[in-house]
Amino acid sequence: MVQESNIVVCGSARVGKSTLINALCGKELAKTSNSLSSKTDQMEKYMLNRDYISSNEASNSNESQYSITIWDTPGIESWTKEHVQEHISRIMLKSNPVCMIYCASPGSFARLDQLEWIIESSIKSNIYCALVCTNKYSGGKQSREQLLKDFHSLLSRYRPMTKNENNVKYYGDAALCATVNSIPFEDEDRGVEKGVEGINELLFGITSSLKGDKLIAWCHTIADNESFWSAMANQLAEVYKIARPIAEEVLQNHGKDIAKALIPFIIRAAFK
Ligand SMILES: Nc1nc2c(ncn2[C@@H]2O[C@H](COP(=O)(O)OP(=O)(O)O)[C@@H](O)[C@H]2O)c(=O)[nH]1
Ligand SMILES: [Mg+2]
Repeated sequence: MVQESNIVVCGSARVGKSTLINALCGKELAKTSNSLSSKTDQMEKYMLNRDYISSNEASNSNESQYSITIWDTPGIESWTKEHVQEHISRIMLKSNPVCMIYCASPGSFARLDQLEWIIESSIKSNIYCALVCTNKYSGGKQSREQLLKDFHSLLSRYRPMTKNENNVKYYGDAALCATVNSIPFEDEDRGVEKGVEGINELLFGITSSLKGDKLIAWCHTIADNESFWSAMANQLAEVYKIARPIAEEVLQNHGKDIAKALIPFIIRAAFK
């Protein structure tokens, strides 16, 4: 049986959507652009096909195929109600994604009323919302803080903040917001050099917030991101109550395949 799931990534043009998609999948799926004039007009789809055995003790043969589609939406340019509703909500509501990832970089333009509409319709449809401040060093600290304030005030209209951990704010099982630098950042003029930041924390936040089938689809989406699975294995083991000896065995013996070894434990826990 093929299980099909969707992830939607949206936001203004050139804020770092495609770069974030690559950072979360742990491979170069999406084309990114460094030219100011270039933008994607067409909706891009990236498909990930997986054959994973979910190793459920209750059944001997439940090898499932997962097909995950990541929708890289064209950058919202006009932010009119028509445009937003046409380009984003349509695929969001139609595809009923596991997660809607909204990206904005510090100082980038967005209409908060339209963003609110996106958030409201997602939360009402039970679609998990991740609001991400992307390319965090591309603007000043002030504009980054303003963006995070906007995210917080929008999300807290729908759910109270339930946790603020490792620079990720959680809003129950409905949403989170986070800040990332998806690839190394360098600005010679300002003498700034920064490494990748916040990706593991964002992925951990989404992983630990999703449940059931959505969690499974999400795990398959990020299964190739070796650095996430190895860096966060201990925290994941804690959240999903994987016994310490098992977690240690996975860490020591599975090298590149930590995801494959851990995901079945997470899946089992997800349905408890
Ligand atoms: N250093 C750094 N550059 C980024 C980051 N995100 C995006 N960029 C750069 O910003 C430009 C636009 O990114 P892209 O992902 O194509 O934006 P999109 O139009 O929203 O998909 C590219 O040159 C990227 O390399 C980031 O987190 N850190
Ligand atoms: Mg793009």
